[in-house]
Amino acid sequence: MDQSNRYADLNLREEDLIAGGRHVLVAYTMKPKAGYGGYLETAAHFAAESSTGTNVKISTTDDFTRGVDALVYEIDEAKEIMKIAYPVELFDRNLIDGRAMLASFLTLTIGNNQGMGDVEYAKMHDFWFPPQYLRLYDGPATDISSMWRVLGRPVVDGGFIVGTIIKPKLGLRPQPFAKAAYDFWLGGDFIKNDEPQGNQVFAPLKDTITAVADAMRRAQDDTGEAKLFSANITADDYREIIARGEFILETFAENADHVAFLIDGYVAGPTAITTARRHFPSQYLHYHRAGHGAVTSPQTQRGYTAFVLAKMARCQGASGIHVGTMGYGKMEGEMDDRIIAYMIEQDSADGPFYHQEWQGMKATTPIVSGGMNALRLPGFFSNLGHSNLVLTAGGGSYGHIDGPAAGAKSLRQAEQCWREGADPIAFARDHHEFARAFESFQGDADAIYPGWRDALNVAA
Ligand code: CAP
Ligand code: MG
Repeated sequence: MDQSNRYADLNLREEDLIAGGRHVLVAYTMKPKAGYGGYLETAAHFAAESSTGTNVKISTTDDFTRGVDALVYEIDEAKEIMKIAYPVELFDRNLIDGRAMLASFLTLTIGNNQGMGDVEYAKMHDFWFPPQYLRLYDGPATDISSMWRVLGRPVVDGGFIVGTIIKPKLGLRPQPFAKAAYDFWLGGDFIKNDEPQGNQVFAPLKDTITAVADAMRRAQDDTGEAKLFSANITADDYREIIARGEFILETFAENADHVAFLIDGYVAGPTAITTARRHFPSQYLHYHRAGHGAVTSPQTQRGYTAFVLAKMARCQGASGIHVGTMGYGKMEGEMDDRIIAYMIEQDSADGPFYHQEWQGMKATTPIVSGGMNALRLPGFFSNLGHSNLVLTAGGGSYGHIDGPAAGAKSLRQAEQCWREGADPIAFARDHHEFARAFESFQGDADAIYPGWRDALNVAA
């Protein structure tokens, strides 16, 4: 059934929709399945299933219903692009406070429409929230300035936070775990649980967190520097999330404001993020995106992109989210992914399809992680253009041949090398831990800095 006469209006102008402020705009790539309808017909069916319709005419539709139809307002069949305007009234609002919920945005814009028989594939690449809808999202309660404040740095442009992930990913019992933390904190600022670490039977959370809190106290005493820990409180049951968070804050006690809470936001979903955001608004909310590749990978033609994930995370209230390594680390990504960082940290930014004004919503910190080490950082920072971010390097710290504290120092020196515009090889001659990173990660050294051995007098 061709519904394009109802669910499409190609005369609508995007600038009018933006000026009107009554629609959420979404840009998708979409391909109709062969043997079904044409491009506009399929797009219109997609809009119907994503708003007020289904695949057949129904008797219960009235004039009001038609007034909140989602409308296809632009298509480019050659580029497989379609844009849909969703009236803001379609989106569910909390009973308790009238605010918006991401679950509703997802269930309409990227819900049933992901499995329609007449659609080969559809993937969300960008969205735009009008001011009256954007302000209904919580946004971050805290941002990186809360961490800079704890670290005793300027709360604006407080600079690079050197972090790691306790490795191995799993398998350490409480005391070895806490030792790994202490050893890194002798050189670094910030440690996170790895995304699966929680309350495994061989490392009960209450024992591990107690040992880590003690390690933080000792590392702070021994270095004279404040230290940060991002504790994983991910769980299916919101009560578990709250129980973990409350225990962790009680245990860190006088250092409770040194604690961020980690939520595996993709696998645990919007409810887990919002539980942490609303129950612990004083804690930095660290969004780990493990699993996102299932929908965001460039190999996936369905779902949504990493850019969309990060933009949604800021709306939900993530203080920081992993943004990938923009082609410089081990995970999928490319240099242009820097627009992900810009969109979540700036108050006015351009996405691939839409400009977004954030109206003063707190920024979400780009968290850079995934196969990073000191050698990869100068290029990374040159591409991004700044270092007001959190880096977590697991292998890049615990894989340093002189240990994690030296690994941390090598990361800090790498940022300094970039910031000073120094040649990394020349810089290495005067910075021991950075130089030793060349010997620690020889494959990267060969690939990024050919001839490094001779230049640094390192025997093969
Ligand atoms: C990195 C990491 C991070 C991923 C997340 C890991 O460890 O802890 O979870 O990088 O990816 O488990 O692989 P390494 P992203 O530093 O040892 O690679 O940040 O892209 O979401
Ligand atoms: Mg990890």
